[in-house]
Amino acid sequence: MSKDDSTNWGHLTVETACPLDCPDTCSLAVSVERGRITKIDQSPKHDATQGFICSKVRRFSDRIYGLDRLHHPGRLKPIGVKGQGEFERVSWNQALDTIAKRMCHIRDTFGADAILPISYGGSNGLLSQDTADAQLFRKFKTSRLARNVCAAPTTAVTDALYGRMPGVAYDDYRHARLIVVWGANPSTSGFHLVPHIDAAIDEGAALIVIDPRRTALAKKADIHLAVRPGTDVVVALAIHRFLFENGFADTDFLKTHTLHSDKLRAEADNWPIERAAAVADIDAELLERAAELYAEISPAVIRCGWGLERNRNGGNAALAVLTLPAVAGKFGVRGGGFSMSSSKANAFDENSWISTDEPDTRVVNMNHLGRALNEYTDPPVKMLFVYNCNPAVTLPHQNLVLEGLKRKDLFTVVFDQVMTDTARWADLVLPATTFFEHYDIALSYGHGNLQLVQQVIEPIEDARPNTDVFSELASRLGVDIDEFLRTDMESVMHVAGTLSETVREELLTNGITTRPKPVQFVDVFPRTSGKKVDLFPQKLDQQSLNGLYQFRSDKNQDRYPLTLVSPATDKTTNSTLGELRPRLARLHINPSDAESRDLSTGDVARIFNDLGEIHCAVTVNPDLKRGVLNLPKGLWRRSTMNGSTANALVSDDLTDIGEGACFNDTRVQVTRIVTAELESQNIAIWTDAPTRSSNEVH
Ligand SMILES: Nc1nc2c(c(=O)[nH]1)N[C@H]1C(S)=C(S)[C@@H](COP(=O)(O)OP(=O)(O)OC[C@H]3O[C@@H](n4cnc5c(=O)[nH]c(N)nc54)[C@H](O)[C@@H]3O)O[C@H]1N2
Ligand SMILES: Nc1nc2c(c(=O)[nH]1)N[C@H]1C(S)=C(S)[C@@H](COP(=O)(O)OP(=O)(O)OC[C@H]3O[C@@H](n4cnc5c(=O)[nH]c(N)nc54)[C@H](O)[C@@H]3O)O[C@H]1N2
Ligand SMILES: [Mo]
Repeated sequence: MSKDDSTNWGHLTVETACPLDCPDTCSLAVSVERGRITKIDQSPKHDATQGFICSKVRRFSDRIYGLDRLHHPGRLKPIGVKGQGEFERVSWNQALDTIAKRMCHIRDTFGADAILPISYGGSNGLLSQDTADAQLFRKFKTSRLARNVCAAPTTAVTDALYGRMPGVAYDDYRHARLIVVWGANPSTSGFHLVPHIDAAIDEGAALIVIDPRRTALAKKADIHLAVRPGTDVVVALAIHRFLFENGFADTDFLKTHTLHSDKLRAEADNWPIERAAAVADIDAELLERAAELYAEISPAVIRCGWGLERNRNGGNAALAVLTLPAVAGKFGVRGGGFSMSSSKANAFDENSWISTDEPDTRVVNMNHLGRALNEYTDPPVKMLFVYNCNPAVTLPHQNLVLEGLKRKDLFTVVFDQVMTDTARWADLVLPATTFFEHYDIALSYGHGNLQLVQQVIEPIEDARPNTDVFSELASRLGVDIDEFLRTDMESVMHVAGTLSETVREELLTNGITTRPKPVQFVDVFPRTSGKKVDLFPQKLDQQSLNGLYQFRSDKNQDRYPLTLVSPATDKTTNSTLGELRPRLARLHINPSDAESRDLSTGDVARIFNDLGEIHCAVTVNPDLKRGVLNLPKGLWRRSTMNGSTANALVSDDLTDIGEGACFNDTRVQVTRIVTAELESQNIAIWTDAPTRSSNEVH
């Protein structure tokens, strides 16, 4: 379908794909009437979709046509206060002229690295970042961003161990006789895996879930190890030790395919089952039973998630978990091995299409945005250009980030689809298209296929795709952008052109490529030197803060006895769609932690540590491990009573390997501030949380 055809009138169904940040990337069939989306449903084109899509995307038109949608560029009103979302409408020309002028002024006064572009996945389409934007910022020599908020430790570890070896395909979980779901919650964060797990269980497969929460899958599991967050490394090492000690290590495999198993064994020796179980606060017998099942049953697959990486030991946890299939010899059969992210497993090199090299400018780790805005001096950050990201709510040390955004001498541009919590702090807001309004390519990091994201409707009001906006800004700055990266459509065609002929044909003709279902160590091998798995990679050892396979205990445990985790829920994708959640969020707490604090469901509590506090109602929930609290990620500031999300309590400490975020390493205390009874009488409780703003920019 072309951009200028008959979308404005009549009824039609357009096939596209959902590129949102989820492993599933569903095929969609979208009904359009008179240029307006009337229904979003699954398309049978993609058999992984299995006839259903999530309720979030089904309701995505509530975002497209919703009250929070940004319709026009806007600038902070002359008497406007930052943070209040008070904007007046300007034209695209005015907006881009202002930005270009400001960028030149900053470059000439402070140096171009006083400009910090900050972006992450956005809609997570392959081309809504690292096309024109990357070329512009590289050529202008702004500060660079280390995009480490997610998957940095697990990516560093999988790359070092296995290169870009694709994982076990979801369909192949049916062939597994043992499934280990470790630090992942597919029931919310990639739920098309669940039917395959169910099918395997129906055929007699055993299920082990390792998670501090009794998730939906944990309830079905044969063994649930409710580990203390941050202790997975020792749990996995105890299983390694069990394998080595009891003759279950696959010596042939280790000899042929791996290096340095002796070094791994020496580290594992430090962790007998009882010692690991005590540190992880789990039953030693249960851990031993899990080790036995893993030793004895094949095919066995580990679904390794991202929940286990988000703590001080996250890199070593991923390392100890992902080396298990090598030591136990679980590869070489369908349904055996591991799945992590498959995004790197494709035949082409991501980002190879940015023809401009990275400049040698300052690198800012996005987990340190608060520090960068408040503390960096050489030069200070004078312009923040936010797109594809909502840092005011999603990044660690929220209060420091907000403190930075308050700075009067910081010029903040926010380019987004809706008036996010970050956009409210902007000097200039720019309206972006959603994935129904532009072309893109969706690359699944679950099943690994590519799909065409088709434009379904015309952009709403003045919304524009990233490619077009960055190309136009570049031309105002006298920066050359490759012709083939100047629009969404051209970028898609260009990147398609870099694919092998067969894959390109499939993508452009069918809209989807064939889903790979390789057997690890039969069809695919580590893309490492000599195809070997180095179980003690020197590169990681040098990077690691305290060596490999090491556990660091938590120094804050005495002052703040509870650990707050903030995993994904089925209500939002990160903070995307959070605007459609009017109900206030609830903190979940285990009954015994609640009782000792005299807390009941419905009471309002203060959750706090040295970094900040959150006020919200609690729900007493026996599915949480004792000592662990849960407040989901993806909340908007209006979702709690005082405008703080979980990140107000998350420190900006980095993981042991990969410099990732420690979201689940958050030590806190909780006290009651209002009882459920008073709360139900509508006693006025303070609220700093922003409410929806309404002004002409929308
Ligand atoms: N609906 C929906 N889907 C999503 C997302 C979303 O926000 N919403 N986000 C997407 C993105 S960006 C990502 S990265 C993935 C993440 O998806 P997942 O890999 O599922 O990661 P999380 O949701 O962070 O956490 C998964 C589980 O880890 C547990 N956990 C927390 N700390 C620990 C620990 O120390 N050890 C162990 N063993 N478990 C722990 C949590 O209780 C949780 O149940 O999901 C993607 N899919
Ligand atoms: N406490 C806690 N915090 C977390 C996590 C956690 O586990 N706990 N998880 C972390 C993880 S895994 C991740 S991945 C990060 C994600 O954090 P972010 O990268 O901030 O993700 P989103 O909140 O979804 O913000 C993406 C924004 O991009 C906008 N957008 C979408 N498409 C486009 C586009 O084409 N153009 C433009 N200009 N904008 C677009 C969306 O409207 C949305 O506002 O959050 C992290 N934050
Ligand atoms: Mo993520």
